[in-house]
Amino acid sequence: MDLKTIYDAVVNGEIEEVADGVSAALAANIPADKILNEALIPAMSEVGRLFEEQEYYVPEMLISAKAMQGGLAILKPLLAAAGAVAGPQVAFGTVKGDLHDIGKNLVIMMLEGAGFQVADLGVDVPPAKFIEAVKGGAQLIGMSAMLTTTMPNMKVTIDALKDAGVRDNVKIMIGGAPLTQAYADQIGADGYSQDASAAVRKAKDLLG
Ligand code: B1M
Repeated sequence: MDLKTIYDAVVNGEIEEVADGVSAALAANIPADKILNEALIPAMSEVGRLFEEQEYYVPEMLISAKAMQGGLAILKPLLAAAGAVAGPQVAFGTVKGDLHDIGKNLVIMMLEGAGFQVADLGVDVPPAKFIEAVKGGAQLIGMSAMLTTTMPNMKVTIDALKDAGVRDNVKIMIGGAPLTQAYADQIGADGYSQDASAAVRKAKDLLG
């Protein structure tokens, strides 16, 4: 199985072919992280480029995303080496107004693989849900945003945590394509990371 076949299947939105390709690649002993980093992620970047150039529209993007999610689901148990010792509690969600979840799911898998216990709050997560998670014992909050229009909801969430009196009980990490370290500093987050493996390092740093 060659990774280019999986890459092409994601770009073309061929859901079954992606799943079959990923399974065949694993059967051929290609490591899960190689399939992820050399086929699935670059394919999704290409989908983004095609969307930007108006060769793809939302339906095509959505079908490719579904195809990628199918591949990720197969890789998940391998990436997230099950049965890790119970580690720090993390609550992770895509902020209010934002429905993108592929990046979030990927970061969660990597955190779980590193032994964190992650509660997935889902997408379109209102501040109240993050507050509830902190009150329930989350030591780290992860917020993801993919739209310049939803990024400001990270600050709204941080302000809500302050108003609820729980801001100082938790570390806050943010990420997503439009974000930067400067933005994290500006809104008072504790850390920013640009991809899933950097997120694991940052989470470890933040929790000592
Ligand atoms: Co949307 N979309 N989308 N989309 N989409 C983008 C983000 C966009 C950049 C495309 C473009 O114009 N080039 C653009 C945003 C422009 C902007 O704001 N500047 C955009 C738009 C405009 C929209 C809509 C508004 C389109 C419309 O309806 N007209 C709409 C908004 C819906 C909403 O959220 N309310 C929309 C909808 C969709 C789909 C539903 C069709 C689909 C999402 C499906 C899904 O997620 N289940 C979709 C997709 C697939 C994309 C692109 C093509 C791919 C995103 C992705 O999954 N990337 C994207 C274009 C692009 O990124 N080039 C685009 C792969 C993923 C692995 O990467 O999410 O960046 P990423 O995650 C990375 C890092 O960012 C980081 O680690 C991850 C792994 O390495 N990371 C973190 C992420 N979160 C982190 C948190 C951390 C740490 C690291 O700590 C907490």
